[in-house]
Amino acid sequence: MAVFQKAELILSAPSKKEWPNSDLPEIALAGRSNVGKSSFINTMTGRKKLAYVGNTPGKTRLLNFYNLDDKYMFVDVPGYGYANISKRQLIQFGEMMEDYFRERKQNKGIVLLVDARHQPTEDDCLMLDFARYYELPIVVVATKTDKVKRSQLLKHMKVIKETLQLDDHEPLFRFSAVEPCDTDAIWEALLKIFQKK
Ligand SMILES: Nc1nc2c(ncn2[C@@H]2O[C@H](COP(=O)(O)OP(=O)(O)O)[C@@H](O)[C@H]2O)c(=O)[nH]1
Ligand SMILES: [Mg+2]
Repeated sequence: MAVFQKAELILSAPSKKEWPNSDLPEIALAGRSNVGKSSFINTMTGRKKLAYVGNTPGKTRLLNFYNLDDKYMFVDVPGYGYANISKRQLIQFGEMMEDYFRERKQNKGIVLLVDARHQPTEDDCLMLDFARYYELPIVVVATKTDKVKRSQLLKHMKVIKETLQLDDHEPLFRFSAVEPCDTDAIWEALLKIFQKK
C-alpha cells in the first residue's frame, strides 16, 4: 500500500476551462457507474472517505482531480453505462473525454475498472479503444473479486481478458475493497505509468 501524507480532492471540473493548472503526472480512472471506482481510490490511497462511495448514478458529470502528496494526480472519470442517459449527456461525456485524452498533456495513462462478476460491456470496450487510440498505457482492474467464488475467479478473469482483447502490455489485476488483495502489485504498475518519461 502506498502511504500518502496528503490525498485530497482539489477540484471537480465540468469542462476543460476548469482543469487544474498543474504539472503533476495524471492517471485517469474509468469504468461503468457503480463499478467501484470511488472505493478503489479510497483503498489505494489508504483513505476511508476521500472519494464518495454510493449510488448516485448520473450525478457526477465532472472530472475529479485528486492530488497525492503533490506528486501524482488521480483523475476520476464519471461512471458510464447507466440506462437512462440522454443522447445529449452521452455526447457531452464523449466530448469531455476526447478533450481530456487529446489535450491533457499531464495524462500518462488510464485504469479501466470492470466488475469481476460480469463480462465487460460494449461501453468498456469502447473506453479501452479510446485509450488505445491515444496510445495511453492501460491497466485493467477487476473489482469486487470478493463477490466471485474462488473456484470461478480464474474463469471470470479469462472472460474479461478475452472480451477486452488485452495484450501483454495491458495488465489485468484483481481487486477488492473489502478483503485483502495485492494492492502493491497494482501500485507498482501505476507508479511505472506515473514515472514514465
Ligand atoms: N463487495 C464489494 N462491494 C464493493 C467493492 N467496491 C465497491 N463496492 C460497493 O459497490 C458500490 C459502488 O461503489 P463505488 O465505489 O461508489 O463505485 P463508483 O460508482 O464506481 O465510484 C458501493 O455500494 C460499494 O460499497 C468491493 O470491492 N467489494
Ligand atoms: Mg464514484
